[in-house]
Amino acid sequence: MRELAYKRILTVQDISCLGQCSLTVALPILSACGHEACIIPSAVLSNHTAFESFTFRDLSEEIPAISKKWQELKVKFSAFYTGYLGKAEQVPYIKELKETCLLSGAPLIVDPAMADGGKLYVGFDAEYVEAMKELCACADIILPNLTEACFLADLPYREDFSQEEIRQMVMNLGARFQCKVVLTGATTDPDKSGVAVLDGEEPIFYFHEKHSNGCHGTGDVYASVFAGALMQGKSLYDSARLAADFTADCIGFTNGDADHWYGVKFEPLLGDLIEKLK
Ligand code: PXL
Repeated sequence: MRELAYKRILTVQDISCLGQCSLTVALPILSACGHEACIIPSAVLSNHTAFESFTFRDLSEEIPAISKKWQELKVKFSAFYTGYLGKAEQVPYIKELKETCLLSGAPLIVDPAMADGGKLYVGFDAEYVEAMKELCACADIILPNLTEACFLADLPYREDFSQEEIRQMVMNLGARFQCKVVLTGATTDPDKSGVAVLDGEEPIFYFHEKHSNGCHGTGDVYASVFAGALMQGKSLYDSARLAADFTADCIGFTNGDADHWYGVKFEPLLGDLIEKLK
């Protein structure tokens, strides 16, 4: 059997106790990718914010305390992946963790999880968008969906961007934040899903089958598989493609279950992911 890489990855995002998103998705997926997953919960919610109501406990003040302890323990990570933070105040703490807890050359992967379908998630505002821009400026790789890309690029969201407009948006984000970009939802064909990957001079597009309905939490499945595959030594493009195919399979498996509108049924497909990574 090929020897798999075993990396220690830090991820900071919320615990939504119900709702199949953020840490309840990232932990099993990073483990399935064969990595040690370490976490800092950014907040604890009863359920994610697409439900009609939710509880929210901000854990911002834990971050500098944990960071200080880890500096004493001299703990270091091979990669750092951030998702939904909840509070703009956390960005300076994330920057400090990047400076103090990453091995030299380890990537900061930022999923600027703040919006979808043309709208910011409940509770977020222009100040949060500015904080995400500041965070993206420290990232090595950013993983926005099309809505987040529009907010980050100060462009009005539309559903009918041409491939050329998406190409320009990706180039603009790469130049603005000086990072690599993986833009999901980069499609002009209603029957296809697309990803635009900027890892050099020009974005490369990958198109794949689209299932009739999207579902909530797909961005978190995507980002976790992407981070896990990248840390297995796959190229940026191959990681983006593998994450796109796995996410599409999970959406296909979830579609048709109206009771499961709130999340993606990814668990029964983890075995396939493990096989694909071998
Ligand atoms: O999947 C993104 C996400 C993560 N965490 C929380 C959310 C959402 C999207 O709505 O509300 C708490």
